[in-house]
Amino acid sequence: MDGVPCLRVSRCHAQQYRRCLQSQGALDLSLCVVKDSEGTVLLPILPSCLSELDLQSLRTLLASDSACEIVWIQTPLQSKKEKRISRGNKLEKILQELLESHGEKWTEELKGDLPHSFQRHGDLVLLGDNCFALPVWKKMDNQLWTAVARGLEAKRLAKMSRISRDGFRSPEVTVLLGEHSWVKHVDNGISYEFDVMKCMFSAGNITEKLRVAAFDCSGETVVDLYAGIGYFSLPYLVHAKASHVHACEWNPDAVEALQKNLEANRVSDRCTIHQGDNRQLQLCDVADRVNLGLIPSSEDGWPVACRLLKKTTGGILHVHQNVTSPLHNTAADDATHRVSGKKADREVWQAWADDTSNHIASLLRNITGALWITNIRHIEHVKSYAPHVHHVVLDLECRPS
Ligand SMILES: C[S@@+](CC[C@H](N)C(=O)[O-])C[C@H]1O[C@@H](n2cnc3c(N)ncnc32)[C@H](O)[C@@H]1O
Ligand SMILES: *C1O[C@H](CO)[C@@H](O)[C@H](O)[C@H]1NC(C)=O
Ligand SMILES: *[C@@H]1O[C@H](CO)[C@@H](O)[C@H](O)[C@H]1NC(C)=O
Ligand SMILES: *[C@@H]1O[C@H](CO)[C@@H](O)[C@H](O)[C@H]1NC(C)=O
Repeated sequence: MDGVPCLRVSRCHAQQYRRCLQSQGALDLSLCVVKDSEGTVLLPILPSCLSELDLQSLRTLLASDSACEIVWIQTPLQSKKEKRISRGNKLEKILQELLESHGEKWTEELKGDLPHSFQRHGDLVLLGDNCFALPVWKKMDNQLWTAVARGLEAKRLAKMSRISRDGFRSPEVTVLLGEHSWVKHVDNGISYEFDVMKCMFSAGNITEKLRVAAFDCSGETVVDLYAGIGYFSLPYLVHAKASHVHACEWNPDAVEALQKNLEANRVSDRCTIHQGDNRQLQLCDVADRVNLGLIPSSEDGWPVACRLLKKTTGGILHVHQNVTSPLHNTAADDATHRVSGKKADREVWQAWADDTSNHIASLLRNITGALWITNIRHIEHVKSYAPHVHHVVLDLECRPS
């Protein structure tokens, strides 16, 4: 019989059976557990263990009188981990063949020159800059990129060097295979399109995007000082229901993508794009909320953010910062050290937040000539950059007193 043997069990006993099979070494961990339409669960069994499987005693063991039978399925699902491994192997196999067809030998050095990580944007794979550096690849010409695309199951290929320091944060990207470099991402019901050659997309900030999406900003005017392609402006408009968003951005390519994305998500009527340097922005006294999403620091944007807040009612600033904790003497990597390391990090974030809060209160006072109270509402941890560098967001409530 073809296919993969599975134990079909009722959903309520699936976990018990799974554990039991796993402890007997009979569960095929390379395949996914599948829920079928009849309310039962299929647990993939290693064919070699099938003959030793004693269904009767399994049933007795789990005191279950519900369904428990062997079925065969034709199209099992590979587990995610297994998929990654087989993709990696596929690439390796294809490249090995290509090299050998050019009379070259497959070596460990070549293996080490394969991409270890990459970003997938739909059918485009964006490779990092630390791969395919060895001269031998040059001999393969375009054949190489067609083979890599096949190995990674992509249609288009591009390669990244580092994010440039031109202030636009544009990645330096070269297209290796394919006609164009526009890609589309859909996350949390919002679609983002952009040109990977000209703008960056930070999938890493997903937790912050989800947090923003959960805000209730109905009736509010929000200013997004570093809008990019709309990473935060869009969740403010689509999910948080902001009445209006002013989106500032100085990179014309990002502005082009932002415009498209506002239209694609049908929110352009509630957004004004201010193209140019936000420090020159003429707008003031309009905002209930200002988003300052720039790392390593958004400090250049603090004065304009203060001018933007409504003078009579104030509002909330979301201040992003890359905060670096001093290195402690952690020769040992034991659990106690790690815990105290975390605590030390939090203290550093708190200290940074206190400083920022005082600094902004002072700015507000200088700008408006009135006294303001600033209040730390929350410090959100977005991401860690080892070692001891953390991207955090401070929610700072600012009210005239
Ligand atoms: C980090 S990126 C996009 C940030 C986005 N919030 C994210 O999650 O990735 C910051 C954006 O701010 C823009 N930018 C930086 N400084 C600016 C300034 N002074 N005025 C206007 N835009 C600026 C850059 O062009 C870039 O698109
Ligand atoms: C979001 O994270 C990326 C790295 O994943 C970073 O480069 C980018 O600047 C971050 N955006 C903000 C708001 O700081
Ligand atoms: C965060 O800041 C540290 C130190 O200032 C820097 O080395 C690192 O590159 C920064 N990371 C990002 C993504 O800005
Ligand atoms: C506010 O003005 C005072 C007096 O001119 C100055 O000392 C202080 O540095 C200013 N605050 C900020 C944050 O610029």
